[in-house]
Amino acid sequence: AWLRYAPLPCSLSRHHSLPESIIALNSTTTSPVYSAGQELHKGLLGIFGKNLTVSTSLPSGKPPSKAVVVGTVAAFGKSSGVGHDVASALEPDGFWLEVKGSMVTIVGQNERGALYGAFQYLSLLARADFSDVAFVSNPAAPVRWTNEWDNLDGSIEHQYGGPGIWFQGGHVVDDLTRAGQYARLLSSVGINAVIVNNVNADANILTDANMQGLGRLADAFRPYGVQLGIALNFASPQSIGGLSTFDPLDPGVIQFWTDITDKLYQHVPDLAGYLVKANSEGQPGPLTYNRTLADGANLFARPLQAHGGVLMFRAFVYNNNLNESDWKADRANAAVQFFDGLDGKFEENVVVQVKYGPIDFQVREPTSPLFAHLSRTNAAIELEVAQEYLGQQCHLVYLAPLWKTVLDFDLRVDGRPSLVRDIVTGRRFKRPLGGFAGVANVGTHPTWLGSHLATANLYAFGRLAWDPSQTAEGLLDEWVVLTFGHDRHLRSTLSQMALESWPMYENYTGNLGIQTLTDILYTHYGPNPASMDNNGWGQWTRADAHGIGMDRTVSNGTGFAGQYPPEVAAMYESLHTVPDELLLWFHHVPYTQRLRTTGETVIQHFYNAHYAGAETAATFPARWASLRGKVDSDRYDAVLRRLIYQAGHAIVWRDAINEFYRNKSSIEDERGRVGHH
Ligand code: GCW
Repeated sequence: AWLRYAPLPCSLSRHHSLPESIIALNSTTTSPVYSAGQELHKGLLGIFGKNLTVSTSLPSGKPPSKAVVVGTVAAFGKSSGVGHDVASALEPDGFWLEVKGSMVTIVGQNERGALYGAFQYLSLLARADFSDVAFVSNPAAPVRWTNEWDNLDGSIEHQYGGPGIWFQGGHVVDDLTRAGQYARLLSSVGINAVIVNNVNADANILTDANMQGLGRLADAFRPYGVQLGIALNFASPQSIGGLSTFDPLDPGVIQFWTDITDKLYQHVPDLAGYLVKANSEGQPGPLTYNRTLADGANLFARPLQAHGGVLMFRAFVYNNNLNESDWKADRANAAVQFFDGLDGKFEENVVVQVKYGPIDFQVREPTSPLFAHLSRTNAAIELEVAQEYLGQQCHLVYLAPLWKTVLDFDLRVDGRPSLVRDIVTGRRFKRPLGGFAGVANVGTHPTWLGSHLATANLYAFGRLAWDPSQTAEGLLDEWVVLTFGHDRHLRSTLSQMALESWPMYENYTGNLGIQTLTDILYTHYGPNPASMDNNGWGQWTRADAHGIGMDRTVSNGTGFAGQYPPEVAAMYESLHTVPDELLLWFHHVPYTQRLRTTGETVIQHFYNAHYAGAETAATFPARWASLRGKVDSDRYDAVLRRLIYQAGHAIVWRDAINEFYRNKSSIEDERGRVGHH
């Protein structure tokens, strides 16, 4: 992926001074600072061919010169000392990086921070940035976790990069080398924990053998400062605990979870915490016993408190047997309705984990309004690195621009600036916890995710979790250089393609906020607009012969628009102010409704967008082919094959969607293409 430490081209590597030795102020081989020393060695060797010695203490007598010294504030404090202003500016996991010619100082607030600082220094070098710098970098939020939907048999729910790397046949595998390498990759972008099993959780994760296996897995992650967490099945007290109930207020159930938690911490002393999906898509939960979702979350949060663990509780709770003949039925309303009245009722170590949009990782969704309703509850945003509805790694879709539309969205809570990113980092409502969860679904494929280009999304996820104010463009350029090299033409070509990819995918799939229009019943892949209606799942379009779209207005529809704070609600409520890209999310309109920005009708926009999207996809193979010789042949060929496939599949999408709506609406394409190609 991006940790290649490839040799710099000569033109970029001349005329600068580099450290002559490495000092990592901790010799314990399982410590992140030790890993930092190893990483600096590997990086300087790879990029510059410099084979430096790594020592673990400062030379006595004079201060070191021409060295890179990495350690924690505490370790530095004992010897040379770190300026008070630096030490006090550092937050947990943060670091100070100072480059002064060939003298480099990296100070972590903790061990993990020191490792992050080392990765940051190596990233600068790999990008040929040799400037003198001196800065503090703190993470925006404490929760920067991936979720992996691994089943215990080794399969993954939404597996696009091969089977999982840590479970097989019901147990944790013996050889955890690759798990350690994954932790290294994650820590290089600041990710600090991994939920290792599927949120549709198997209670057998809690057997004695699996607790031991989890202990070994945590050992493999620990040198990189990555903590392990697990997803739990709410009914475990009944299914494996021999109890007759899983009622969260039952004393036996409370005792069960307290015992389980204490036992887990014996195996994994630094367990990050739990993730729970309750009362969603058939999963058991507290509602079975007429208890609230807060009762359900607090059940796990309390025993975790004694150990410093965090309980991530998913907001993805909805009824999947909705009746479409009810004009006011709306799955999008579910999260706010289910969490209504619960703000402030959660324990302090609970974080409510909210998918970015109110439905389910679609190509375009408005921000989940739930973020505006949790001012006395910690919140995290859930993003999906795995491209479930977005081409499943067979299509190039760079997701950071999509995520940024949500992170940078201003919910105007109480009429004040309330960016989603400031809510989930805890700033807006002064919450102690919060952050980012990214569903990654790493697998055994050599690219980790199933395609070389898809790793841009994992990179961007980690970097945005560290600092969500960064731009999608800036992060992309970093990733391109680290992953493929410095060549100017390569840099601009690949960046341009990646930046066009999400709008292009939206063009040839579902437009104007109608959702992806993919098959929602089985595969979540390929066009199937018919599957979007007449089902209980509630991902509807309400397309008929006359019109299309969900009326989510307060005045005439499901009322969803009214879940937003007043300024935002008013914008979505009115056809005069709703942004075109969400027109059909909020309004049911005739196919002849004109768009505010272009004046096209809705149906003509569908036709035009699908042609435009497929045309852009058709340019990708040749644009990539112009990079021949600038990328090694393995990656060149693998990417080219995918892009050729994508260009073809974009035509399949174009024609399937256009034909479907031509049939529905009986309105011809003004330009005579649809049905006549
Ligand atoms: O969209 C659905 C996915 C399920 C997933 C669920 C969720 C893990 O298709 O596979 O279950 O979302 O996020 O819980």
